[in-house]
Amino acid sequence: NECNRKIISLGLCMFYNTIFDLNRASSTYGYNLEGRLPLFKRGLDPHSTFGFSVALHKLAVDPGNGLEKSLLVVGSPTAGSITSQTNAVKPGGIYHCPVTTNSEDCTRVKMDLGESTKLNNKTGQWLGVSLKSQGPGKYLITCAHRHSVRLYTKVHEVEQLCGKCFLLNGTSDNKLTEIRPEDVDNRFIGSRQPDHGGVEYAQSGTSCTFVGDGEYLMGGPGMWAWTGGMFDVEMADLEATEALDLFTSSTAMYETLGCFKNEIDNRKVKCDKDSYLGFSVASSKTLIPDQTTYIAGAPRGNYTGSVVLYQKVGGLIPMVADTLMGEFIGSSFGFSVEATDLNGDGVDDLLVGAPQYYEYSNEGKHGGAVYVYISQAGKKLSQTQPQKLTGKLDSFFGYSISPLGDIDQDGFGDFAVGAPHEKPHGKVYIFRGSADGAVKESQVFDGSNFTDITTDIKGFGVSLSGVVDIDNNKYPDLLVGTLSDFVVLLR
Ligand SMILES: [Ca+2]
Ligand SMILES: [Ca+2]
Ligand SMILES: [Ca+2]
Repeated sequence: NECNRKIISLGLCMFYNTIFDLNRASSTYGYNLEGRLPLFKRGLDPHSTFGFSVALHKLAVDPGNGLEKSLLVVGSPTAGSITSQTNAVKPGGIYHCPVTTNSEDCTRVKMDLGESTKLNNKTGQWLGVSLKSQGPGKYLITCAHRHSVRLYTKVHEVEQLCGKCFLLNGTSDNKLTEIRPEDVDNRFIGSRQPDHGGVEYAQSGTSCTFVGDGEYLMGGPGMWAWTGGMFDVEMADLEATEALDLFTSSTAMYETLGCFKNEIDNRKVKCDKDSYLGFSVASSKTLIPDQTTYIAGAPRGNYTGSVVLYQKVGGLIPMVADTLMGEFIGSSFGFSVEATDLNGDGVDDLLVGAPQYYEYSNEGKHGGAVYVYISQAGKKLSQTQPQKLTGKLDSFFGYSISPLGDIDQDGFGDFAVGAPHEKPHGKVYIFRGSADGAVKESQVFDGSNFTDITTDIKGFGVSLSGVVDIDNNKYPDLLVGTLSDFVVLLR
């Protein structure tokens, strides 16, 4: 039975007064991100959704002053097939681009090679829908949440939209290499009997993230009839030559249990159907003292949307530690979630996006919100009062969120929020953290500022990646995705 199953289961620049030299690390006096010196990269395959996901990455921890190890990695989930992907129609893929002023020098990553078959259906799989870097000199993960497998029962053929994730080695050399061609993730899921209400439509990899150095998370919002779930995978045997049987192995995959339960205990508490738990995922080593916190957004949970925090207490099974609820029905609270320290106390705080938030008051109409939860000793996040940031009507403010590191170097973490549908082309907002945790808007980057790139900019800010200083000038940078097949590096 289920319980006995291995429970694996950004524009105004305020201060800019130095010449920037791309080929050399240079010291700048730039205070924030400079909107006048962007770098652009185009997708060369039209309508390939180039920029749907983005990640700043470095192939070495300490690349010195050179830029050769810095990569802008870009997901393109409707990209066409590459050589050897026989029978695959628009399987999607990812690109890596050097930090140069040439906008057309991105290269497709050679991965997921081989024929598309019924048992490994790559057509329309959306490889690149999600993308994360583990950090400079480490791994990357990217997923194809619509990857499917056809299995045969005595009666009929069943298509299982399990989803699949791929790990890439981003530690050295001048490229990214696929290190996990075995579909172990799928093997785990496919090893179960076809079960419409189980993992058959898990769509795992709709979201993904790393947990420290040894684990990664895959969100599977389609599990259990779209109740949703999250897979926690240990990376201990990455270099194993044989695919692991994750379903029976002791090092493996753990599956979240339940969601609307505020106390930790051993009971399985199921979420309601159609909660979409795992639509977004995040993790933190500090949010809860001495524990790793596994975080999953459920944008349709409780109708308002919710976010569930899990911990492993005395075992390997993630148990519910806290649950945050959205304010209003249909706000999609939990559509995006990120953990980062905003008040400089060394403890992560939580950012939750609710892009379909709507408020019509005497002060005006607002659309989209981001809730800022500052961690307080001895209190659960659900016991704290979040600060609410709101966007313009129908802007989808909060669709994307990215920590930025400390862009102004005042000691407090900063972050970016995407409002990709703010008229006319989408906007990205930069917020600064502070000692008391109150966050303030400091910059706005408008997609309209980049109309010399293409006249038809849509969805500026649909994806964001920050924290990494990609051009080695000591200030962290921000990569912004669009829905017009190009990305912008703000630095
Ligand atoms: Ca904090
Ligand atoms: Ca700061
Ligand atoms: Ca920089």
